[in-house]
Amino acid sequence: MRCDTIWRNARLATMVGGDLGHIDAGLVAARDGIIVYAGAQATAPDLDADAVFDCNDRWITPGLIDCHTHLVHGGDRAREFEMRLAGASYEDIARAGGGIVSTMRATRAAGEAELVASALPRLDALIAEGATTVEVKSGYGLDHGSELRMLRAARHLGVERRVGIVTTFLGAHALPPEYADDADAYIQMLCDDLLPVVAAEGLADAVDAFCEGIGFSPEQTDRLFTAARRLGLPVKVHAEQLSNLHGAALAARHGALSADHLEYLDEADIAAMASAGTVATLLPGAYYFMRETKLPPIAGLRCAGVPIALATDCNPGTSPLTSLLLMMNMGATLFRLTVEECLAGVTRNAARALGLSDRGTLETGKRCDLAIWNVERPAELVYRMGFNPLHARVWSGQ
Ligand code: DI6
Ligand code: FE
Repeated sequence: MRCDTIWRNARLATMVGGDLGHIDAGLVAARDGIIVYAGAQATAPDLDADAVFDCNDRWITPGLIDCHTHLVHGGDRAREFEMRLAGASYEDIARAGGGIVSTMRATRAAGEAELVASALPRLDALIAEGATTVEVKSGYGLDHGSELRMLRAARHLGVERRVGIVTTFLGAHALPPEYADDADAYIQMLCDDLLPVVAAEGLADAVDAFCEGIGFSPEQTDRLFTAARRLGLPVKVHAEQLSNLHGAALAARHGALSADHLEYLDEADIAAMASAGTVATLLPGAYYFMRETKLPPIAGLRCAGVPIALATDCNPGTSPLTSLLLMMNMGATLFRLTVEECLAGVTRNAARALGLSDRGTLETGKRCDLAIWNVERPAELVYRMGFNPLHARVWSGQ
């Protein structure tokens, strides 16, 4: 069989099936960026390759996928962080012009090129640890022009770097000052004016909303999701982060790809997610940074067979985190997820949370996105903190 490249003498974590899908003395072969064989060398077909890499028994996983980030934004919130350390309350910070609105101001003031330039170092940090696909949300523009500019900047990241970029419209992230006392009118503007343009220009692959007391109500979220589905866009939701409004169950009724955060998720929500096939995307970085104490219902999710994804939630306010490796450690250390669950959370299940069936496992026909690691066992990818054992990253077979 003709192929472009072979990676041989490797230990494969194919992530196929419910665990690591471990194969020793394994081989991956690719042609035109697609895997044509992933499995034991002993059962490989005759392969005629232009390039052959000897992996010297290193581990190969699917390229890592960060399925929930706010990577594009203006400014940062370090000053607010200092205020919180000095004991300021959220109200103090909001009164001082902090919070999402301060990031909104910095984002509105930034042009598209500036938004790209400030996001690239954050993206490079993820790529350096083996990320091959990254989801990027809007949600700091909160007006027509700024939301479109954010999404264009996000799309452009995929031009500047060899990485897959998936974009999500999160206009329903916070209420902008112009609509200070009329959230319903803001949602109506999103549904009638902004979302149709986002869909027509192909700027977003999904629609998200922050369903929370300090965000949008279930009714407002439902109106946005109904408009999104009517435009043929899948939905996902930030839900049950600070309270239980049953936003996850609402999203599941819209066939949501994922419901994210989920610290306050209850049994009924879990059942709704399980029946809809909605992925639970857990965000231990935000839990850690906000010093949350309410754990997501991990046992309930496991028992119901809800796939668990993990993501950095990289954002300037509650999760300024650009390390999938550290985030996996948090998933294990804080949420008690197993090594297999953490790795599935940033590969197979992260792909599913983005509605991407062409990646996330090492299987024939999938994208040849690989991460090759200098580790003796996959647990080292979850166990260590602040150490990057990546040997090589392969994106689309290169
Ligand atoms: N939940 C969060 O934790 C972030 N957004 C959301 O819906 C907060 C974003 C920020 O504070 O900038
Ligand atoms: Fe988020």
